[in-house]
Amino acid sequence: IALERALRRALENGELEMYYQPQVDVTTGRIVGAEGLMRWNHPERGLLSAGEFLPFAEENGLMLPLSDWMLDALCRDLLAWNMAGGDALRLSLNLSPQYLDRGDFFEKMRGALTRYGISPAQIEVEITENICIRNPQYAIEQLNKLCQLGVSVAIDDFGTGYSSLAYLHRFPIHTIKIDQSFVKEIHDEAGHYPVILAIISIARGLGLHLVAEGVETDVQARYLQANGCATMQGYLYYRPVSLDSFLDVLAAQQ
Ligand code: G
Ligand code: G
Ligand code: MN
Ligand code: NA
Repeated sequence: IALERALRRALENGELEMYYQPQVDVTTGRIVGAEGLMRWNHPERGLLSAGEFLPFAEENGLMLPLSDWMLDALCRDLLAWNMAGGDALRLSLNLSPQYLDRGDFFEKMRGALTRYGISPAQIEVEITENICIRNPQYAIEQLNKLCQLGVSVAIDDFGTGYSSLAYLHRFPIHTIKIDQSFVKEIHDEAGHYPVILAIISIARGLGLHLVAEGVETDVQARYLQANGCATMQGYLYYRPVSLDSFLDVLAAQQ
């Protein structure tokens, strides 16, 4: 209960903030996008990452107001990206299943984009495979609407959920994000990591973009690149950073 009150207060007092983790195309060395990750500047406990409070928000009905806030904050921040020369970059946002389930999610998304004059082509929505299971028909409809608007869709944590490969056909998907747990297993550049290779092969076969997550070592990056995945997200390149720091990174890249 105390945490619930604190989170509501956080929303009202502007204690929440979006951080951005750049994604790098290693063939050009350039940043091609960033994932938006929620942070809470807690007055006593300091900066909390999403994993420390979003599960609680999911269980206590706070995911919807937090998601409303997130959409607005992301679009506002995108205006700053674009002024700093980042208008060709894509922003990925994590879509909570509870938010997708809500009937007016699509209107909220379109409303936020319109309010700030953001092109839908700049947005990618990350869903997890599990979203596809409970009510696949509804999820497909919602995602199709997003695609018609020009927003693209990524599957986050790919390979860790409960979906079947059949869903990849039925869902309008543009990008697969290779889960960190698979990337962590890469210790030897000359090694053989069949799960990674299989995921890369699926993406290639279906004509999907690929992003590797949680890339922490040169060995991992070289193995991924050598086998056909060139877009990397991970501590080897950048940690999630505040908007101001992200704008500095963009300015340095110009
Ligand atoms: O940033 P962190 O490692 O704490 O993220 C933990 C989890 O929280 C990740 O699975 C991520 O997808 C999720 N997450 C981070 N930011 C957001 C957000 O703004 N909205 C939603 N729905 N999930 C988020
Ligand atoms: O579930 P999702 O993929 O959205 O979670 C992304 C989370 O992974 C972010 O909260 C981010 O802080 C974390 N993350 C990003 N890069 C790395 C990394 O290189 N190593 C580790 N351990 N975590 C990472
Ligand atoms: Mn994600
Ligand atoms: Na992930």
